[in-house]
Amino acid sequence: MRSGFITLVGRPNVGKSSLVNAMCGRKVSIVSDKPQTTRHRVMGVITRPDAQLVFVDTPGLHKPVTALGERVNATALESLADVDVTCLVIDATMAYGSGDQWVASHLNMANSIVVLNKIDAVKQHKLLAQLAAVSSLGAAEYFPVSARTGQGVPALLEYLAGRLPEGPMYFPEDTVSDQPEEQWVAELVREQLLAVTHDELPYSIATRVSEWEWPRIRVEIIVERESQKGMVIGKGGLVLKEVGKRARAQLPEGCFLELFVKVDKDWQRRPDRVERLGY
Ligand SMILES: Nc1nc2c(ncn2[C@@H]2O[C@H](COP(=O)(O)OP(=O)(O)O)[C@@H](O)[C@H]2O)c(=O)[nH]1
Ligand SMILES: [Mg+2]
Repeated sequence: MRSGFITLVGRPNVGKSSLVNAMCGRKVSIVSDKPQTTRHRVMGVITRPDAQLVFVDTPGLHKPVTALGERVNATALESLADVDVTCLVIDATMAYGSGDQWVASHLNMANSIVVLNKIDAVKQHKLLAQLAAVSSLGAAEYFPVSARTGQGVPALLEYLAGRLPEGPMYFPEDTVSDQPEEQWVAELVREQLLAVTHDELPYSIATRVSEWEWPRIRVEIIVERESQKGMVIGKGGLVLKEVGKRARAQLPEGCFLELFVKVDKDWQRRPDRVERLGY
């Protein structure tokens, strides 16, 4: 039996969470088209007869400007300790550059793998140029993949399983994620808020379960300013209704989701609030 931890790091929005979901074959981490969606370290687990692979999804590494940004960056960097394999994920559709190199500077590249993601969205000649550019990183291996179509994912999985050392099962066989149920529900609500809201609002939103009495779950949506409350609720409560509908569709049937919006002034810039919200 081989087993171990495989950490995915990279700039925000390169598709780390999508890739963890693609490799696990189910959704364990929320995804959005807004940068800095992932705030917690989330683990996805696959157990096969020959190996247990534990994928560690991390927040994107970026130059932090708020207390929240600092916290999530630290979370990503802490995740690099004690891992068996590190995958540096790079977005094939974006110019390779200083952001990726800055992330790479935190890694032992000779021991890391570069995963070039989103190859479904680039033309062949561009992909070859991207591969040539990233090859200067001196990684152990390079894998072009698409988390969206699954292209290249099986080959990556096989390689990763082979790289893991012999070891025990770290999780029971039926574990798919280390995320507590309450956090998962709060994250699903935040994911849908990210999908329906715009501009700077996503960064200002936090969610947390404040009451859990199955089938009734109460989720608080925390924003930073009074003016944002209206944006989250929407005209006649339409935005909030839509968010509730989409989140409920991903929860067991019969679940009754209550959403409340609260203002916690500038929480994102206040270390004590960031911590209280569990980041
Ligand atoms: N075209 C394409 N888009 C992708 C792929 N993987 C992720 N995305 C998109 O990239 C955005 C960021 O994805 P996410 O997994 O949240 O990135 P993260 O911030 O690195 O975790 C989302 O809009 C995804 O749908 C891919 O393989 N192909
Ligand atoms: Mg993510």
